Amino acid sequence: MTKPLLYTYRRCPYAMRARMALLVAGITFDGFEIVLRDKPAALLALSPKATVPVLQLPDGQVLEESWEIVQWALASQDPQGWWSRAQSAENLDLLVCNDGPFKLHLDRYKYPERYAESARDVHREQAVAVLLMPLEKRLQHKPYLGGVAPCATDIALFPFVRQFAAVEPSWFVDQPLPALQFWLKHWLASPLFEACMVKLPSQTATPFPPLTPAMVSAVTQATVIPSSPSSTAA
Ligand SMILES: N[C@@H](CCC(=O)N[C@@H](CS)C(=O)NCC(=O)O)C(=O)O
Repeated sequence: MTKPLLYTYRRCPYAMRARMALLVAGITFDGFEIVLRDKPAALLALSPKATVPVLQLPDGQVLEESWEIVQWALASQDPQGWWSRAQSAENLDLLVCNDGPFKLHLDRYKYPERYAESARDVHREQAVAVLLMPLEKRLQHKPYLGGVAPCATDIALFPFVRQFAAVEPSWFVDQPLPALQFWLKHWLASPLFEACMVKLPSQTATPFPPLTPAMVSAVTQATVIPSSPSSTAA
């Protein structure tokens, strides 16, 4: 094995953050799109907890957590400081909140049938209170969680906010979250997201298409501040 191999699942938000980090760092890797109900034996052997993403490195190291993969990717190449700007106490708290309470409420809001005991609207409200409102406040002052430029926290949280917004799109756009809606729209339209959502054949290792030169320059130019109506970036 000469390249890292990423076990992934296209619609998994944790896998999206890992794929975006590998792409933005310019790492050449293979992707293995799994079928959740038929996980490959090779993945189970590498990582008995059997979640994706999992990154197998040529030196035998196995990274089993999405944030570890983001860290590893950006440790190899990070000219714009995406990793260091994600290490502020505020951004680390946002990550913990996203992967903890927000994800819990998101799952109960998105899949109410799986959680018979819980009230869907209460979880929608809680998800807004624990993460989306704090994000709105942050993004009213700066266009990215990285400040005037993106950082790893932006790509780590965006796939989850996307999932939340997609449950009831017309409800979401009516909420008083203009800066968050603007940020979400920006990431949905970004070449980095487009590149990370490429469709791979399933159950086989395939070279993951890298960012094209045009995409690289668009991602690099992401340091240009988008003009959100409520953004007062310094
Ligand atoms: N803490 C893990 C969570 C990963 C995770 O839960 N991934 C889901 C897919 S979105 C998964 O693989 N679930 C296993 C399953 O559904 O069988 C990470 O950050 O990588």
